[in-house]
Amino acid sequence: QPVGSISLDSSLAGHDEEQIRLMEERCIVLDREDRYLRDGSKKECHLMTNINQGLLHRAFSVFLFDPISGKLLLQRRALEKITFPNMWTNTCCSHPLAIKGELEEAEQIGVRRAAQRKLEHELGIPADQVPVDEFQYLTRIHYLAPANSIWGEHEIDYILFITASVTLKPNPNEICDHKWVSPEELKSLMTELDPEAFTPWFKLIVERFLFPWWSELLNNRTTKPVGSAAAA
Ligand code: DMA
Ligand code: MN
Repeated sequence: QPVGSISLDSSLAGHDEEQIRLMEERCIVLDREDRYLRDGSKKECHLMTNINQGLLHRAFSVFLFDPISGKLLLQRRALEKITFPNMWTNTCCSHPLAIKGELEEAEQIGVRRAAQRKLEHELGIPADQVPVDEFQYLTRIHYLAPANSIWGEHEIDYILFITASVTLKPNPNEICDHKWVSPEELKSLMTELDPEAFTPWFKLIVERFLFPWWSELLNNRTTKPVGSAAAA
């Protein structure tokens, strides 16, 4: 950015102070093969002007299920969020940061650590309720979605499932509502509400992957006591 152009950048004007501060986080900038190129600010990574030139970064999406009911925890993004405010989405999404522990790629450990960190930050879930080894890595998706004319996403998104009994203390700067849903309840919610009420990546994951994975998880859950440690 040339000297003197800073005052012309109004992308963050009028936004929440804490969310503006978080735009300074260092995200992991990638090539198409999900290989680390460099770090880049969260702001830089989410401006459509940069995304339109191919800038890509690493992210994760957590889907958390209750072990007893099998329900999925949804969150509604706070109005303070700069990208996709007020929308319903999966349990927690964010970015592994370009810091030593979260850059580590073996067994997706960096992404798992970031997921644990953000479950605490957004939902107040203590780290010991969501141990990093308990996340199940499903797949990665590469997607691009504008939020408006200024902001958007262009990510390689690691999808993580976790079944865990958790206590919640939602952070109002991140989340304005949350809800536990069964597959049927999610289906009716998605027909009742406007498609615009859901984030684009959540709709994509729901349409392409969620239900078969979820039924497998529910089946495993009901059959678990047979011949497993749970019966001991
Ligand atoms: C970014 O989520 C990650 C995905 C998969 C869209 P986010 O906008 O909720 O990130 P953060 O919570 O860090 O603002
Ligand atoms: Mn992102």
